[in-house]
Amino acid sequence: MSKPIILTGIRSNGELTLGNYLGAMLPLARLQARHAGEYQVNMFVPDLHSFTTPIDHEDLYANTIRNLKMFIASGLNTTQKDTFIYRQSFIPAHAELTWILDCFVYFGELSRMTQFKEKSENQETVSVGLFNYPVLMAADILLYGAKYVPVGEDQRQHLELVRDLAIRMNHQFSENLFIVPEAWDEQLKFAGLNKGVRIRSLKNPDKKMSKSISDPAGTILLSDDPDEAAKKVMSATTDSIGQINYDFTTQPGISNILQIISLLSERSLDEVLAKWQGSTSYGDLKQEAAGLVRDFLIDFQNKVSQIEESLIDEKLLRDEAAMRQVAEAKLLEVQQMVGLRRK
Ligand code: AQP
Repeated sequence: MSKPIILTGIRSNGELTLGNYLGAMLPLARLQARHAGEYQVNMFVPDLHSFTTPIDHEDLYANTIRNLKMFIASGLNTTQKDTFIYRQSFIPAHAELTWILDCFVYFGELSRMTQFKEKSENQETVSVGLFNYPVLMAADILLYGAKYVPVGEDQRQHLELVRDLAIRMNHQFSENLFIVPEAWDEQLKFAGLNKGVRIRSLKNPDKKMSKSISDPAGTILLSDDPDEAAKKVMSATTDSIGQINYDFTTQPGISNILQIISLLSERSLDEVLAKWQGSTSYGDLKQEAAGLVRDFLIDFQNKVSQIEESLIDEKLLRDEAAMRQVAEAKLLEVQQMVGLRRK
């Protein structure tokens, strides 16, 4: 029997951030290490998703390869059997299945997506691609029958839509058509988390750290100079309460820093709070976080520099050929179900 699948991806629409690392890359690497041999790991770059909002297209191809390097630097072992890396646009079934799924998703459902609302707010023009983003994401997941999809909290609503869509189509066509990915709580349990990870901007801690919003002082890029990144942490926005507590409603800046310390130092939040809760030394707290960020970036960037691009190219070629077959087989099944092909 084939192994259950863990699948994740990160768009190449900008430079990756500490939020991407802590919310998606590190969890995937940890899951892979924890379940070596039991699961298949699909790590792909959703390059077609990368221009739902405007980007510099000159950078797209290079960004895709650089992101793959960063995934490997974050601990993803690409030499492990049953680990596949691929680019979405190299497997045409993603785009073809999207069209079919489009006809089973409702306009109202997509209109309710928070990410669509946030990203389209105050924009002069909004692409249909931005609206349709979750359906392409559904195709990414359903083509391979992924059970676990480690993503940050911001993707929760999209994942729930994927489940609704899979259940709806299974009900209409065949209960075996799609493997329905696990519900959010099960995803968290599997990743060993109590709640979803959402790293905030250091300057605007009410907002998530993002790679597409220009917020240089609030964003730690994985390519940032380590000393400059430490300075950003030292000047992070906090509050005037004067006492350290973990509460994102009243102290989002401080809570964000506590969360970063916990994730980077691999200590539980309780352990971190045991040291800091009630303390009045915001400066010392920042100092600890700044040191961790600096050391992490030095190590991470060193790893990135050692990864040979030619090995990535070879692996992509092999894995994309293998995944194309899997995706085409599922697409054919769907085409048969909806009447496009003879059963
Ligand atoms: N701040 C964050 N905290 C935790 N997780 C995060 N992720 C992104 N930002 C944070 C997770 O990283 C993955 C990125 O996937 P994506 O690039 O395909 O989509 P996204 O959610 O739109 O990511 P970004 O980086 O925030 O990009 P922009 O700024 O372009 O929107 C996902 O697993 C996401 O949860």
